[in-house]
Amino acid sequence: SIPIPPAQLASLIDAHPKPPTLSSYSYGTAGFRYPAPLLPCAFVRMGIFSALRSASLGGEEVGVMITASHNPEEDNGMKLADSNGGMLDAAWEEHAVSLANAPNSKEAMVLISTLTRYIKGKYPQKNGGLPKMVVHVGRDTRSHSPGLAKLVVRAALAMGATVIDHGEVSTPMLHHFVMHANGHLLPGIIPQRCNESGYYEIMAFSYAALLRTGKLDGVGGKRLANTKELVIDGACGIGALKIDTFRKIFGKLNAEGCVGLPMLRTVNFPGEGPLNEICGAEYVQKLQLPPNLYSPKDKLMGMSKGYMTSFDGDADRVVFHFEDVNGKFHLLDGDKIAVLVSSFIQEELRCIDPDGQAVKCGVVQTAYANGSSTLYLKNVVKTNVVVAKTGVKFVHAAAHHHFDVGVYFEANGHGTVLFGPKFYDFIAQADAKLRGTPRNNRANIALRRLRLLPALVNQSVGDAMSDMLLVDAILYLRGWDLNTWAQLYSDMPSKQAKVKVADRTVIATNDNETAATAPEALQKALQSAMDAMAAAENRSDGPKPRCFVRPSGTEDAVRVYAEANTQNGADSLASEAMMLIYKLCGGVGSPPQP
Ligand code: G16
Repeated sequence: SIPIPPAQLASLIDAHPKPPTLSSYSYGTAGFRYPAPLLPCAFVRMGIFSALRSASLGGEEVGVMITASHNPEEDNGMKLADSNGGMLDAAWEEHAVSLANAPNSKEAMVLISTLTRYIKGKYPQKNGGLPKMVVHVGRDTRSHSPGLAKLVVRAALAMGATVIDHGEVSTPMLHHFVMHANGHLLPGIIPQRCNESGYYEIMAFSYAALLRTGKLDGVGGKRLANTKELVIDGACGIGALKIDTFRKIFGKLNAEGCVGLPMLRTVNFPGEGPLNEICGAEYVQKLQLPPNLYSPKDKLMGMSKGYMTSFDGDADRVVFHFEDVNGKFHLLDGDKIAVLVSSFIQEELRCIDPDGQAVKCGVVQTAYANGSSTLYLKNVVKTNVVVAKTGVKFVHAAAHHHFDVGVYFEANGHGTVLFGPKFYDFIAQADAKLRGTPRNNRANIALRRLRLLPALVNQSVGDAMSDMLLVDAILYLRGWDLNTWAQLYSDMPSKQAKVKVADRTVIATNDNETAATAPEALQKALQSAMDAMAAAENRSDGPKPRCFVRPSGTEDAVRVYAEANTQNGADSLASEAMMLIYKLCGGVGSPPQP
């Protein structure tokens, strides 16, 4: 019942057997992620699966991104994009896992036939076959990514799918292509641009147009001397390569008289150093340290001190940072981005709708959000805050579910803004209401700004390049530098760490991962540690010391997060949590060092 000779598919599966050392593949926080040699089996099957997924959506186009994102160079993995550009639907994750884990080609073929029958029943075709299948494939710069991509392409082609191979792209570019390929899913306000040049142009032009609105209201529209050059740490990955196109477009825009554009400088290119190692968003955010600069010339020029961003290995995360006059490092993470972006959007909305009733705005955070950021969002930005489980697939869904304009940013810099139908209605109504009013009327300026956002923001998934431009535009419109932004509130001192255990699945958590539900004694012990720290700190105001633990969905480790009112407090709370995990959850190797 499948369109190609089953024997041919089966032999493709047989040629890439399950690795004997792996008990089963699991679908983690962001798809399959393992040391590269373990992946060929899963990749062949996922090539087949992605074709079936496209058919199961009646021929809508889907995507496969080959990347292990922030993980070390030796790992690889796959993120699957559904036709709306977002992460694979949860129900289909289960089918993906079953197919990846089928013990042999015979059982894999049974699963493939079952899915095929189901799809044919849902979308009967005149020729009795499957609906059209289109799979977009992209890959990061890892040395094993081309080989793994070939397996996906071969398997999808074997299923009879059309494959569009985009070569080396960032993860958010691939998601953008998929979202734009299914143009009928895009709201009318966003022009459909399903290729690489379209991706750059839609962002660069809406960014430049947003900058231009700064000159209309007499406030903002100011680029401070210390924001004229924006340095991008590419984590020795794909982001470093892709920024070059923005640099070229900016050059053209400059020549056409566009004002306010910063000069873009890139450091940490692929090949200059190991991917994500001592550089990039994961390192900078988790260790709260500036990135290493692999090029001696960049080091000599002190490129890591000024207005700077760090991307991760597949450019779907971004954090900002700078060194102040005293040489102190300051990190502006995803929480700070959420504050900046949500306050900007709410401010612009209020210029048109002073009561703030027409559109429901809010921010989705995870348990990693710094307590100070949550308080600031609730008390100063006066916005709604929801806490969801770690992982874009969860925060994205929550933003979509709860808000008309949902800003989500994980503290690690992964995030975006989602604009729902009510937002687009609001824009249309405001447009009608404000027609004929002066161009520089504040409400008119706000309308122009808001209308540009859905094109500048990559709504399919977090996007380092799009988020970087959005943040820079807001800073420019406000006439701010990173220091002004950093001063909005002070982060509670925090500490992140990881512990190796024999089996991280022994740890379970509640829905939003703020508390451990297994093993039984763990949460009680963590709570005692938090209570003891609160008593020692003895503060009646501000957030209380807090810590939580969760099994990583991308690495073989248990993650620990702790925050307190002093760095010592956060460090010792984290050490205590690490020791508890080691003792109660089967820690391996020598006990964790404080
Ligand atoms: C992935 C997800 C992120 C998530 C991170 C957490 O990041 O896309 O949404 O925050 O994993 O990983 P873990 O479960 O290990 O803590 P990335 O950038 O590696 O794709």
